[in-house]
Amino acid sequence: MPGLTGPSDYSQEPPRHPALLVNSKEPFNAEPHRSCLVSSYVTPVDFFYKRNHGPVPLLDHHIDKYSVSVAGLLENRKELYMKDIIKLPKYAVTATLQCAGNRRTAMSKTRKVKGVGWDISALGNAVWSGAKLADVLELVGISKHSHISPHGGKHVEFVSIDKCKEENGGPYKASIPLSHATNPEADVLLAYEMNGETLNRDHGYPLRVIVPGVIGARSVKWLDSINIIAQVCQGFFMQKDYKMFPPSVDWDNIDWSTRRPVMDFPIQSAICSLDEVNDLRPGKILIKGYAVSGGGRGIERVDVSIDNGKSWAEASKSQKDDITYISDDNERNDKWAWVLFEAEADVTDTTTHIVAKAVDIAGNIQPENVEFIWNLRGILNTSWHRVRVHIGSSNLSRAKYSM
Ligand SMILES: Nc1nc2c(c(=O)[nH]1)N[C@H]1C(S)=C(S)[C@@H](COP(=O)(O)O)O[C@H]1N2
Ligand SMILES: [Mo]
Repeated sequence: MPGLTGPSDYSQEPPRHPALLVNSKEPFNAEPHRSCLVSSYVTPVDFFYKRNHGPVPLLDHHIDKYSVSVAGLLENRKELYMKDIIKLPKYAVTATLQCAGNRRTAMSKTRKVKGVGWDISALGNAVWSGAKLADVLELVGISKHSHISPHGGKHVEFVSIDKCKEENGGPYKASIPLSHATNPEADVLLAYEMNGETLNRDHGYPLRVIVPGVIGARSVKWLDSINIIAQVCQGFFMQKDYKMFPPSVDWDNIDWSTRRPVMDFPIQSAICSLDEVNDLRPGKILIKGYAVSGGGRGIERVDVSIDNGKSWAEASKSQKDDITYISDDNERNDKWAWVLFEAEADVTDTTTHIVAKAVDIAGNIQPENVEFIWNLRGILNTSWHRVRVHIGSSNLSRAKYSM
C-alpha cells in the first residue's frame, strides 16, 4: 500500500515468550533454547526464532484496507487486496526457515565477525500457507516458468513496510530471479498463515514472502510491494550483507560488488539434546538434532560420533508429528523441511566430543572445521557440530579408579 510505513521506535513491539533467548533487544532478535527445537517436528510459533532489523510494523487500520502493489516493468501496476490474495488457490508448504547467521557465535570464536550472535537455533520448521507467487504474477501478465517478463523484467523485488537503520530508515527489501518466482514447483509463497494460524506480527502479519530452501533474509516480512525489475535488488541486504567472502577479504579491502547475494543455504545439522559443554555419567545417552539442506535437497543421512569424529554411527530419522494443518487432499511435500534425527550412544571414559554431520541427496557434506569456512560476515557456519563432554565420576567409576 503506497505510503504505509512502520513505527520508527520500539514502543509498540508485540508480546514474546519469556523463554526465548534474546540476542538483541532492539531490533528484537531471539532464538529458543536448542533443546526446544527437537521436541516437535513443526516448531511452535512462540518458539520460532525471530529476526528483525527494525521495529515490528503495526497495522492500525482494518485488514480490508491492506494491499500489496505490484509495479515495475509491467503494462499496468496492480493493487492486490487481501481478498484477491485469499481468492487464489491456497497452498500449505512445510519449510524450514534458516537465518544465514545461524551458528555465528561459534564462527566468531575462531576470529571475530560482525553481526548478531546466534547459537544453533536461528531456524525453525513451520507450515506456511498462502498463495503461490507464480499465481500472483500471472494476474499481472507474467506466465509460469518465464525467465523474462514481456517488459524485460528479470527479478522480483519484495519491499517491506518496516524501517531499518541499514537502509537509512527505509524498508527492508530483497529480490529473487523471475525464473524462481514463476516456477510453481519452487513453492514461493505469499503466506498469510503459519502453523494453521493467522501470521503474527513478529513473523510478518499480514503477509510475508516464503522462499523455501533459501536463506531467511530473502523471505521478506510485512510485504508492501512487489516490483518487477531488470537488475537484482540494490538494497543493503542484497548488496552489502549476506554475501560470502574468502578469508583473505577483510573490512579494509572489501569490494561488495565482486560477490553474488547468497540464496540457497548449504547442508546443515546440529545436536540439540546436549549443551555446548556437558557433564555426563558413563552410560546410554540420546543424541537428537536437526538436519536440513537448501534448494529442496533432502537429507540422505546423518552421522554421529562420540569420539570427536574418529568413528561414526548412522542416526535414525525420527517420526514426524502428525501435521494437522494440512488437509488430506493437499499432497504432503516435505522436501523443504528439516529432518529430526536421533541416535543412542554409550558414553565412556574416552568420550571427548560428540559430533554430528549430515549428507544431502546431492552428496554434499558439512565441512569439518569452522576455520575452513570463516568469512567476515559470519554467515553459513555449517561446520560439523561438536558438543564437549566431561565424564563425571559416578560412584562406579570412582570405585574403579580408586582400586
Ligand atoms: N521486512 C523484513 N523482512 C525480513 C527481515 C526483516 O528484518 N524485515 N529479516 C529477514 C531475516 S534476516 C530472516 S532470517 C527472516 C526471519 O524470519 P522470522 O523472524 O519470521 O523467523 O526474515 C527475513 N525477512
Ligand atoms: Mo537472517
